[in-house]
Amino acid sequence: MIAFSTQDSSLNKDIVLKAVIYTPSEPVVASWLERMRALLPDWTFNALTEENDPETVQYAVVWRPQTGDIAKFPNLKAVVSIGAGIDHVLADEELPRHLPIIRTVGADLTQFMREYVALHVLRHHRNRPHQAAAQARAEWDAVEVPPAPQRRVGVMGLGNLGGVAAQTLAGLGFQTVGWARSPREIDGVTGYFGAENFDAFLEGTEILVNLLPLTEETKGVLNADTFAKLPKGACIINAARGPHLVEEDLLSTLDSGQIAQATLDVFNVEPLPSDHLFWKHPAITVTPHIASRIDSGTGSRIIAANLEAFEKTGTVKDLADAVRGY
Ligand code: NDP
Ligand code: OXD
Repeated sequence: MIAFSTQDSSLNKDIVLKAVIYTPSEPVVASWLERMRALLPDWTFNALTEENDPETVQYAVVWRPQTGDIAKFPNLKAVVSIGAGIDHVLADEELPRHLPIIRTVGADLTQFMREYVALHVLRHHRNRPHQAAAQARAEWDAVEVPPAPQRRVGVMGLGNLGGVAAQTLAGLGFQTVGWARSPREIDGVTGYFGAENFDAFLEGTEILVNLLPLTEETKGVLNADTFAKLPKGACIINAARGPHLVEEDLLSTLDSGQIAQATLDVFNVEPLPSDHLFWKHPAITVTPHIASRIDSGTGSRIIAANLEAFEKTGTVKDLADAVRGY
């Protein structure tokens, strides 16, 4: 957990940075503090856990804040999400709703995500889990799969991450379709837009990748109804947020064979509890929220640039829309 603030209120640049990163360990906090202080030497950064004068703190930089963490600073100008998603900020019921929320996105984040999506789509496409099981039985099982142009893959969410993922899959030769709210053109990708075109997007999609933000509209979108609209034996990859998936619906559709395989990077509870059924399920691949990530090296540079820009101009290009939820 990290957080930062100033002792010298005349600077008018006080920051509080609190981040419960993937492992909320003291060394992670210390590393962020060190990097932010080096990048913006005129600003003062303190850990949330340190003693801060709430009146002087002007920015909160957070990952999964606790309820009330942000509201305790009455003079904030903006909240920075250490990550692309802002659902973890909006989940704070005491969050002052007028505050601008700045996302943290960058080239590393999109690169890591395109690698993850390519890796797992290709694993499902080439039926790697089946081959691994055959090897464990010392069986020579040369299962046939179609070439990529005969396989339809679909990406839900065509934003910063989904757009690049869809482009990558099209580049690999897949019949690629994408779904978003508003029309967007991506070379090689057939777009479907709005709730009214969701069924048409799903029809024939054999590998479904979720890269939607978590909002009231998208929560639970990976459910039995959605799965029933995919061809039998489809695979799903959830690299967005745990609550997009209705867990019991996945388990029942894996049992029925409607869904053949799932790769899950995100969960309702993280870390995934050690007794959770997903860990040992033969048709589920679990990864520990590592599809993509921002480390303190890259992340601190992006955040420093955004803080400076926001302080100067009152806006940045990565401003989220809190009403829309992403
Ligand atoms: P963006 O905000 O850039 O893009 C979101 C996309 O989803 C847009 O295309 C948007 O449509 C679409 N969308 C939103 N709501 C709906 C809806 N109701 N129906 C159809 N389409 C919708 O987000 P990013 O690409 O940057 O990130 C997506 C998510 O990925 C993050 O919110 C986060 O949860 C997750 N993530 C996961 C990581 C991991 O390691 N597992 C790492 C980083 C992020 P439109 O274009 O029309 O607005
Ligand atoms: C993010 C994430 O939202 O890492 O950036 O999940």
